[in-house]
Amino acid sequence: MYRYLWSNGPKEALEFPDYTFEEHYGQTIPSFPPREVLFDYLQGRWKKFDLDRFISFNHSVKDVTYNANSDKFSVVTKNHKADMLNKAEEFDYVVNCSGNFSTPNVPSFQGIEKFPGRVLHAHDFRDAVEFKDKRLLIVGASYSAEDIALQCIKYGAKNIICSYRTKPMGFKWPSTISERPLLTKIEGNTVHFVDGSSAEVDAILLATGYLHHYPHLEDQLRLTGPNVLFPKELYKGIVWTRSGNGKFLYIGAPDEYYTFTMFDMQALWALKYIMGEVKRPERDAMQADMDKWLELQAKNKDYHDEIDYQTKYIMDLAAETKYLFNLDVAKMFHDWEHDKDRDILTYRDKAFASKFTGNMSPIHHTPFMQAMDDSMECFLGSK
Ligand code: NA7
Repeated sequence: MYRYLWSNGPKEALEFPDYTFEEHYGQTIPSFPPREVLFDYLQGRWKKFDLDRFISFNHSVKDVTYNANSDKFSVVTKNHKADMLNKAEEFDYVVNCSGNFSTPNVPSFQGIEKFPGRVLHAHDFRDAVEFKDKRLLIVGASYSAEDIALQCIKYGAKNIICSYRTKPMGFKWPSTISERPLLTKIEGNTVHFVDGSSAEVDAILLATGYLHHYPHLEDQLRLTGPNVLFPKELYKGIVWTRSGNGKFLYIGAPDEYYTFTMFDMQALWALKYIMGEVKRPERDAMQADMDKWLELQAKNKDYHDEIDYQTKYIMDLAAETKYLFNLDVAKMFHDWEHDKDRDILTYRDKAFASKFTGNMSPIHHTPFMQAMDDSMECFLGSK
């Protein structure tokens, strides 16, 4: 999470019903908090339920294999404190929750190896101040490109060109941000684009997304493919169907609008499934169910369709787990998209009401584009 990162969606759309922001902060707070404030909220929840005791810190999973004869998984972990591998342990089920936004997708462009300025992936972007007074090319047209372009302008970049492969983001950008089609080649500091235009830039940032990358899993357990709302071969978006006899699960594999609450719903479904309260059907029926979701996904035309699609997915998991709360925040997401279309510079200055307390959040004391201090004290108004 880079410096100066503020939530790009309303916090009310990711709020836990069993642990609201108001419970954590003892007051209502604005809807788009910076990273420290969100992290503090997450910490509050896992402290409240004392979850640390279930986690072996300083251990990484090195190898997971499925043995069809024993119908069990063999898992090798490394103890980093002792700097040694532990003996393989056997498990009946394995749930992979290692995330899919940490291994950069790094495309190559002709001449990039001789570009004289800095080249980096969004993954390694840390501090927008680095690009003060610079001309920056950002490749990509999704959330990272949008947010990093805004951050860099906010902290003084001279101008930014965002280069898209499929379609432009299309926001009403300030005059310092423009969009061009894909770059074709780079000569010195000059970047050439598909439409025949060119521009001089000082730095290139690849906001080109991430790869599903699970080197700690044996091949037959590895999910691959693009970052989509319903990845292939996962029954209910959770159960790996290629291998593992329905006992290898993924949490957090879909691309997301719903974030914290989606992980929570997937985790609850996985728990009930492992406990036998939720059952998976025969292979054909599982395939038919996955096909249904994949066909629906193919029909999504825009963000609004995607929001409704993921809402439907969450509601499906909620129904199967007989979840008590209503997590449907589709309207909030639609409003947020409309706010972004109206003005990409001010959408974070809006306020939303909590679905679970009913209370309206206050508007932040300083408009986002002028709020240079992203500390918790400043955000909460005590500084
Ligand atoms: P995303 O949302 O996966 O988007 C990746 C972007 O990178 C997308 O616009 C792609 O273009 C573009 N891309 C990928 N490969 C290339 C190549 N080879 N050339 C040009 N452009 C390319 O990643 P983000 O980092 O923005 O967001 C990550 C997550 O954070 C996001 O999913 C949210 O959950 C929050 P495309 O549009 O496919 O043509």
